[in-house]
Amino acid sequence: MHYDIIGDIHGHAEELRQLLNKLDYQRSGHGYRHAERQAVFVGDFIDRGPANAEAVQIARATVEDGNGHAVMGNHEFNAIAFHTQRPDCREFFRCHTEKNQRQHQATLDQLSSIELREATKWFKTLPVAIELDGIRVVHAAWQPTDIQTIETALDKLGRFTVDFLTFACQQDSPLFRAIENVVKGPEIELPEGKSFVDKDGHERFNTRVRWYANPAELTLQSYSIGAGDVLPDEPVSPRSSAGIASYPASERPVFFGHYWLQGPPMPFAPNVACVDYSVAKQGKLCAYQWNAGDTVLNPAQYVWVDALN
Ligand SMILES: [Mn+2]
Repeated sequence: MHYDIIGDIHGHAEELRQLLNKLDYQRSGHGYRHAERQAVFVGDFIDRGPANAEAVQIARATVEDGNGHAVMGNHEFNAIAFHTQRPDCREFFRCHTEKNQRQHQATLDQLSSIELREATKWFKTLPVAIELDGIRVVHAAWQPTDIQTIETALDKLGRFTVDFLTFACQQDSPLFRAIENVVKGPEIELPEGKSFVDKDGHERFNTRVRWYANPAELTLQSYSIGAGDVLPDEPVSPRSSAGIASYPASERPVFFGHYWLQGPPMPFAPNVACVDYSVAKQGKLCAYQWNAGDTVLNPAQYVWVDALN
């Protein structure tokens, strides 16, 4: 099979329709289909954009009709936790703080309560990582041990059940760490006294990293993603990057979203490609057209549409 791996949509359904058209998909029921190819969604269907209900509807129908695949993004995981009440108190697994509420507001405003319930039900069915013939897909980072930890817990405790969430939302439990790493991406602590301001204006003392790379070959600045250019060109402390699995050059291609990239789409490495080019920040909704058997990724295989607003 050939696959078109599609980046974070974040409620930008119109750009999704345009992108699928550009990729030669045809409307089919509520979703889309292609005679020779399948769509693969990297997650983060919701939050921020103007058409969250339609974004979920298109992705879901495409997957459920057998014309595509999807993995869970951090926004779907957060939505499940936001809408599931803890058994021991009135709190939700993701607290309804102003910040968490704001992050989810577009979805809350645009989906009816039935749509929200249905969407959350679908999110719970999504795998956190998939292997298709010839490729791997995950929302943020391919971390084999962590993926195994999550899958074992899902089998044992049920898919995103109250029992699962009880462990998953317990700060620094192994399951919490595993979900952070796979769905939100591994981060390292900045050296004492260093911080930067992220795209949402929050001061951060950690940075997301190029988990697929070997930190011994990079500096703190070149290992980090999304921290601008404020970090020092000093070695990455082995202690801070311990436990992060790099991605060997001999492995099949891996695709993911999550990283809010800007500029011309470009694989990170011959077998590593991010497809999130920030449609929700005036960037592009992007896909990588992968053909069966391709082992070396090529920037010419990226296809995109520009954000509409
Ligand atoms: Mn994300």
